[in-house]
Amino acid sequence: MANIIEGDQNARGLRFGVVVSRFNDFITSNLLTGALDVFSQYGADEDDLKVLKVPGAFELPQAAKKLCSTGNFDAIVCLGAVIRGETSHFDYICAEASRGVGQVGLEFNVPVLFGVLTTENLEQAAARSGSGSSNKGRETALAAIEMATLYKKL
Ligand code: INI
Repeated sequence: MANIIEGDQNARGLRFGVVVSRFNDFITSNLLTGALDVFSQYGADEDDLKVLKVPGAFELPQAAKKLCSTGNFDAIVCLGAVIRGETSHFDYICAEASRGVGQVGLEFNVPVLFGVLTTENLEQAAARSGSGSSNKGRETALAAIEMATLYKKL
């Protein structure tokens, strides 16, 4: 029988870093609230959560790398909102944010999660950052707990 290993939802004793961009703060602050709610709901201690604010989504991978290099985190969550209507360099920012976040995770062997909304307009971003279950910050924090607990079992 194959040995199947899965993460779980017990965040007790785990240390999480959250990097959140200030650009489109009215959206990203809701993502941050969602993520922090999930971490505390699933048992993480407030002292084990560190939040870094950066100017925009482009800077998320750089700050995530800095956190990873401390060796103090079981997973890092990156939160941002890039809205096409507001920028001609939408594609460049999305590409760098997603590529960079993925690269940092691979480089440090630490789960680095992509909680960045990339939407056509404000309405779509608002729909994915609400106070209910439809909140990308919540979703990403849950994925971070799953990945961190999975790695602990290896
Ligand atoms: N950053 C975002 O996070 N979202 C955006 O929609 C956005 N727009 O529209 O330009 C944005 N730009 C800033 C960028 O991420 C960097 O902070 C900036 O280019 C400095 O490096």
